[in-house]
Amino acid sequence: MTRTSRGYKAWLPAERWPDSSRIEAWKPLLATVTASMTLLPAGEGGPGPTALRELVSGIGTLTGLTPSLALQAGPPMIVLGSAEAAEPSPSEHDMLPLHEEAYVLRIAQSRDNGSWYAVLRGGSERGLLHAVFHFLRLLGTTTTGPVEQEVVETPRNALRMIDQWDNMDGSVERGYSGDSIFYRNNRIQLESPRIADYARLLGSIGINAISINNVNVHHEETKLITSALLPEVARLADLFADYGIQLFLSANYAAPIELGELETADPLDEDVRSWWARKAEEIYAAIPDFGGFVVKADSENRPGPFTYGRDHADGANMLADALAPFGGRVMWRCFVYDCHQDWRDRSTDRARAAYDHFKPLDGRFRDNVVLQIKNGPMDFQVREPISPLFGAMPNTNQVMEFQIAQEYTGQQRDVCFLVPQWKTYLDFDTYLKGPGSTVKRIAAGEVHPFVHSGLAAVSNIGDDDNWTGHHLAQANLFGFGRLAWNPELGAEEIAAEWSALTFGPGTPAAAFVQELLMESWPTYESYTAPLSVGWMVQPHYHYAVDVDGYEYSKWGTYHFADRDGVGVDRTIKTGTGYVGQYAAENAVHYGSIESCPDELLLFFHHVPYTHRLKSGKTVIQYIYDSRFEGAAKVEAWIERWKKLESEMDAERFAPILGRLEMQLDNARQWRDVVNTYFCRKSGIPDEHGRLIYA
Ligand code: GCV
Repeated sequence: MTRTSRGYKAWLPAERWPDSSRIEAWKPLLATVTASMTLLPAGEGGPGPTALRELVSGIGTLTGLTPSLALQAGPPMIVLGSAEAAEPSPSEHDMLPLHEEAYVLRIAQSRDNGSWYAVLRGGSERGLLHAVFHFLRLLGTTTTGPVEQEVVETPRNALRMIDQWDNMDGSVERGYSGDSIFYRNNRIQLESPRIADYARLLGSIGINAISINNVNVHHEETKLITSALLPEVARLADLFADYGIQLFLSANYAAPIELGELETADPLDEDVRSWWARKAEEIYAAIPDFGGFVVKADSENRPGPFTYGRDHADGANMLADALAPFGGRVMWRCFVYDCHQDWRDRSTDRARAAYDHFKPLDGRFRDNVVLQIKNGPMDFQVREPISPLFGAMPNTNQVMEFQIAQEYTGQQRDVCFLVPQWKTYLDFDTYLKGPGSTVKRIAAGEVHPFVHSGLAAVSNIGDDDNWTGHHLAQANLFGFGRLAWNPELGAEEIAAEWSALTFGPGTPAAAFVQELLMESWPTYESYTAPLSVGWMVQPHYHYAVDVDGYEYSKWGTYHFADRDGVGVDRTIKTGTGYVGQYAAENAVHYGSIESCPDELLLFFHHVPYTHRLKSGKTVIQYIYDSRFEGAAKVEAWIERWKKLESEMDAERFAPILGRLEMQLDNARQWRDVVNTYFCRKSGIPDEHGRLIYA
């Protein structure tokens, strides 16, 4: 592991600006830093001192300057450049009280003597840390000298959370970038500098919560809440707190049994309730700022309240009551479905499950329970509709869960920039409280009066030198943070920002990477399972193509392809009725073959291969065309990437080329298997006579 490698530094300041004129232009502003005294409590950590340290070291890396430091008393604020120039002309925003995580950033030139200054003011030290990272992003994306500007930023989502799926044996569930940075051989790797470096990466994009172990909590991880391990967990909590990030743990619902202390985990049993109450006391004694628990219960064979004839509200509330005296929260996941389904049974529809289980419980959850709902009703496929549960429980706190790890979207071997996909969900109008009830407004708590809400996502990092296996997969982690802070940011804007920070502003590599990222989700979609039918992957492994891999399995994930057609009828009249879980506007829209958008057609309808899409193509011809186009697109990327060799560092050029070549193999295999499969099923040849192995 080389902490100095380019990939390791990711989007943070990594190298000196190549042009000295840029350094000269910024010098008057960057040479002096005046900070509020409260930022430097002797020997203590926390976001304030971190902000100052990050600023000084970022300036040093980019310009080689060592700013002179001056201290002044006052609220969390940093002034760069001429403090005298900044003082006499405070903007109106400098006076406004700010939300704790908010900040004002103003860069201006003195009217009196032309000297440059910048004022960074936070609603608290956490806000100031966000301001510093904003300023560093600005430096990292500029090719010119300073420009006058003023921004006031308040995070749109209160909770912006990352979930690690790390196990204490060092493995990472659905991890595609090496092993865990947190654990090895059932020990916490406290000595590893990577954990603080990861906190830094997350802090730089505005993440404010992290759960540090897999939602599938096995025996060893169950012990994270015991006196043996809590002191070490507390040290991790401190590392993250320095970057304004609160620590959560995934809890084993059956912990009292697993730890050998009780014979039941019944949420209504008094012994169980007091066991958890004592446990909460113990945890908060060690970690006063502990965030709470993430819980996967009665899901994929994990224990839960069903065992005792109780429901999810009983289970979640019991934990919530234990945490409430300390301000803790329970993130209760809604990924609950029958994973022992009989494929012969066409009446059960896995897509319905979360809504069927949870919707009737609206209003029964405590204020410190937050339902964590996956973005789609199935499982992070390249295309699925929005989960109908999101926003459907007006009296229950909710966060949406995305998956940054590319489990079904190329596993960080294939490029698939997911920000455009997440935006289709965030921008989606649920109509649940009239027009404009978009997912992003629901997540931000602007539609229903949630006490807690926001976005959570499954991390994609591991101990690979560049964190994410594929260098370009870093863009997804960066993008999630940026979007969670402000869901109005455009996907292209985020791609441009990340590419410039990572490959240098104005460079040919940054320009091409931005383009490639923006093409990557549609491309991945075009060579894999068609028209939102999903799955078609090798069971369990979930990367390579296997069209019927899940077709006769217990997992409830079927495409129902026969000789005449393909797709799942989820309509009310003839299908599973799933579409009826949406507000009427969307139920009607998706429920009719005529109005259902092409890209979601096979999720909602079973149609003949000869059905004409809105594009005018038949379904079968669309399948053939898009599979050929997808693989051809990857070939074209490779040719363009090769031309960048002389423009780029070897450290990243060759591995990215290697990944693109792997992606091409994958795309060709998907293309040929899917085309052959459907050609054999349907007996309909390709109109253009291309090579299909029928
Ligand atoms: C953590 C899918 C994944 C599992 C994951 C599960 C979940 O089923 O394949 O690895 O388990 O989702 O989100 O709980």
